[in-house]
This record gives sequence, C-alpha cells and structure tokens, in this order.
Amino acid sequence: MSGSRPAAPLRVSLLSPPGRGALAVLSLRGSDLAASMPEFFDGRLIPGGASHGRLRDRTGEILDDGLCLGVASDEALLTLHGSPLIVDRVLADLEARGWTRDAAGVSPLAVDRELLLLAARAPSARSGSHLLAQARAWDAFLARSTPPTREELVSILGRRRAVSAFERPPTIALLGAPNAGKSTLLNRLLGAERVVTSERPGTTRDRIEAPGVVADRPVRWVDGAGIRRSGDVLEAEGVRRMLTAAASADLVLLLVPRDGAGISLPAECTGPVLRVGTKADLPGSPPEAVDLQVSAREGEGLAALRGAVATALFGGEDLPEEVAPLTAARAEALQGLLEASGATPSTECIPVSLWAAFPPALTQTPEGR
Ligand SMILES: Nc1nc2c(ncn2[C@@H]2O[C@H](COP(=O)(O)OP(=O)(O)OP(=O)(O)O)[C@@H](O)[C@H]2O)c(=O)[nH]1
Ligand SMILES: [Mg+2]
Repeated sequence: MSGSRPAAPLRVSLLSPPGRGALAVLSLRGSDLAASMPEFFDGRLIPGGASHGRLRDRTGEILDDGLCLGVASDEALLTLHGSPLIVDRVLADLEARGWTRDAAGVSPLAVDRELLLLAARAPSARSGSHLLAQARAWDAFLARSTPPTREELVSILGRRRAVSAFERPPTIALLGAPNAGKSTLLNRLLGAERVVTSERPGTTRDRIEAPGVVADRPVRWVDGAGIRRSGDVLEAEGVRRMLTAAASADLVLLLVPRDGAGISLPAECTGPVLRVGTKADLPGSPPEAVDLQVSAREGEGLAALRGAVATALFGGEDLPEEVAPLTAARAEALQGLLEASGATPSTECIPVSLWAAFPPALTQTPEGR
C-alpha cells in the first residue's frame, strides 16, 4: 500500500485467489494506463476488446504471455499463467516501476470480481468482450434509482440458459459403438489431433474430456470407449465409465456410422440426445432416424452439428445484449427479489424498499450503490 505517499496514478491488484492456479488475473487501473502498458506488455489496450502479448520486466526479459481485456480506456484485466512465481515477479516488477499494489481480491472497479474473472477466462475474444459488457450492464442495472418491473426481472431470468455455460461449461458425450467415429469427430471439433484414432475397434478406452467452444460459450466434450459387451476387464471398465459420463452429460451425441451398426440409447441416458449419422462421405444410404449427418473426414455437416448442439444446450440464443444472470447466485438473487415482490402487478416496478436492499452481497462496489 502507498502509506503516506500521494495516490499513485497506476494501480494493480490480484483478482484471482492467491496460490497456484491455471490462470491468474490482475486488475490494472490508471488514467495513464494506455500510455504505460507498452513499457511492459507488447499487446494493446483495446477498450471492450482483447489483445494477446508478452510481458517483459524492466531488463527486457520475457516473464510470461498474457491476454489483456480492456474494461475501459483506463481499466484492464491481464490474464497470466497462474504460477505464483510468475505472478510474484510481474507484481514485483510493476511495483518497482512505481505502481501501487492493492490488497489481493480488492478491486476498486465499479463492477464485481466474479464477472471480471469470468471475462478473463472467456473461451473466445468475442465472449470476453461480451462478458465485459455484461459487467458494465450489471453495474448500470444495480445503480438504477428506478427499480425494474416484475416483467423485466422475468425476462432477465429467462436469459439464464443462454449464459449459464460461463459458470459451468455443459458436457457433451460422444456415444456409439466402437469405430463409430467418436474420436475422429472429437479431433475435428477441437481442430487438433487430441485423441488417437484407428480402424481397430476398441481404440479408445479411457474417458477423455476436452474443453471446447460452441456458439462462443465454453463446453466440455467427452469421448471414451465404444459401447459393446467385452470380456476384456479393462475395456469393460472403460465402457462402464463412458456410460456413467453419458448418463450425467448435458447432451448425448449418439453416433451411428454409415459402415457399421448403431447402438440403442442406454436406459441411463435420460437427458437430451442428438442422433448423428457419421462417415457421411462413404457410399451407401444414410442410417435411419438420424437428426443430422456429418463426415469428420471431409468436414461436411459440422457447422450444422454445432448449430444443433447450440440449440439443444442454449436454446439457440446468441449471447444476450441485455443484463443476464451469468451465475447461479445472481439468478437466485433475482428470483428472490421477484418472489418477495409477489403481490406487485407484472408491469409495475417492484417496491423501492426491496430494490434498496438488493443485491444481497453480489457486488463489490466500494462506493456503494
Ligand atoms: N470415411 C470416413 N472414415 C471415418 C470418418 N470418421 C472416422 N472414420 C474412420 O473410422 C475409423 C474409426 O474411427 P475412430 O474415430 O477411431 O472411431 P471411435 O468411435 O473413436 O472408435 P473406438 O475408439 O474404437 O471406440 C477410423 O479408421 C477413422 O479414420 C469419416 O467421417 N469418414
Ligand atoms: Mg475412439
């Protein structure tokens, strides 16, 4: 902290929890921020946008790769790798440059930490910008002197499905017989050779989870053993694990190959299912009763598949422009407000007394609301 020194124009604080993590997030603020950043970061500060760059210390040594999310022209979030060693060096370097370091987790930003952390971990530049816009929209929403109507609250709550993936990425299980083309499809969807594939049935045995992106939202793809009865103890265990994963998945893709048999949907899979015909590039007629067909080899049908997955998971809605409950805590708080105002007609504003007490511990607005 700065003690008796006059407040420094540049301030930094660690937003993510201290200690080891995959990512660390720093909040940077100051009227001179845009001019000062090039001294230690070769990306750019783009208000409302994201920029990748390298961080250097005062001697010019590269400390890390980072992603800078511009909250405004004088506010940014910097995402680094989460090793405490790197974070400490970056913070020490900024302090040596004259920056003031605020206590961990404390950000004088007028938006809350929870949304900023989601923004910093967004799976694409578009969703990062979108989450920053959400943070600002929430700030404006909470600062309203006129309370919202019940109708407005209902419509905000209706956007929960479109954004809940940011808090908990939904899982999508690729299910089918051995050789159905599960792993080839996973690799194609990820744009990387993540999983071994082969013409030998029973290639994949272990459960494989891979983070992906659908309609700018994070998802987790799950691949694993092809479903069949097997006397091989290891394969049977793989099948058991894959069935458990599929039973709890948010969506099952049931793969039916053109050159082999399909499987019937296991009884434990009671959630949404898309029936996908695979290997559509092979000659012959498509399997019956499939929702759509893809060729992972040729890339055919993949955009339609992504669209169908987005519809199944998010109701096909794009990221909403208006305030949306990005976390369960936020949705619960809004629901509580709606319930507390139960007797109010839907088009009338909820009582000011209730609005004044909202939200219960959702934000960190230092100057209050
Ligand atoms: N022609 C064609 N072949 C494909 C396609 N997708 C997969 N294959 C082939 O089908 C075979 C099996 O593919 P995998 O992706 O390993 O199948 P899997 O369902 O993961 O199989 P297991 O791991 O054994 O359960 C491989 O020889 C692939 O090259 C496709 O779209 N077109
Ligand atoms: Mg496989």
